Amino acid sequence: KVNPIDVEEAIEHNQLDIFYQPQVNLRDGVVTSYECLLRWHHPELGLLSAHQFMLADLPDITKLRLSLWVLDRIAEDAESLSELPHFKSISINVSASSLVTPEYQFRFNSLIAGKLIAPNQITLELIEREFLEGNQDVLDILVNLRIKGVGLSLDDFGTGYSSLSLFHTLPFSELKVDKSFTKTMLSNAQSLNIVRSCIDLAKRMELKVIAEGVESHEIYEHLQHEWCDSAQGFYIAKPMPLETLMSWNANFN
Ligand code: G
Ligand code: G
Ligand code: MN
Ligand code: NA
Repeated sequence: KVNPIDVEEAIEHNQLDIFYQPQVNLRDGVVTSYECLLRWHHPELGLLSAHQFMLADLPDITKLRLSLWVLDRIAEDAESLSELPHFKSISINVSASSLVTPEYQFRFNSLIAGKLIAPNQITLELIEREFLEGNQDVLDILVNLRIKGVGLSLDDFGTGYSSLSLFHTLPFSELKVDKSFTKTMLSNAQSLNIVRSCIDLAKRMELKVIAEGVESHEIYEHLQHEWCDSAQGFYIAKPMPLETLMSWNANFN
């Protein structure tokens, strides 16, 4: 388990990194978007994924530090990203506890005021279990972001204590089907039914729908067949550093 103090040190010693994972449009096979995923080049443990340290039990203040670091790093990467062929948007994971802070909003507003990246080129990925309280502050902030054109994605859909009433109250623009369903959709009939229902729900609510955890050609094709909008997963590409992404992209698109 990671000590919050170590995370603070990681920031100070420049050990954090962002890996970008492509999201492909299933209609034309073009990669237009990228999810930003936090990584830590740990001096002893090697490369750590976010799930190895971005755990629910990190204190909010530490999560906020990480979230602010991510925004700063995106400001640095924005120019290169926008030069990628067919570039449309990046997706940023953020916890509700960070999003509601004045610091995060200030930094986010500076990012979009900087002109390197437009509000409609950013999607924020939020997870449903953080909205249980039905917090009015969160709602106001999300509505304001949507008005500016920022995309809002409901990440890991189906795994939290999902409540469909979230769609009533919160202005999401995208639904992200959790990888636990996508991965098993061709081996488990229930998973397939869930994936289909998520796609159907998204269409009816006029949301974009993306499936994550696409690990095979068969699943990719099946999602196309089900009219899922986009896909993300190891079959398309693993998360990778910006430099690698630039050359990967030149070959893919
Ligand atoms: O990349 P990995 O599989 O380790 O991601 C694990 C989890 O960590 C995912 O749910 C992802 O949304 C989350 N995560 C990755 N990067 C960030 C980040 O910058 N901020 C937050 N809040 N969560 C992140
Ligand atoms: O919770 P969140 O959706 O943000 O998690 C994203 C994480 O899922 C990424 O960090 C990435 O490492 C992982 N991931 C991405 N594609 C795949 C995949 O095809 N299979 C599996 N098992 N994990 C994936
Ligand atoms: Mn995510
Ligand atoms: Na997810």
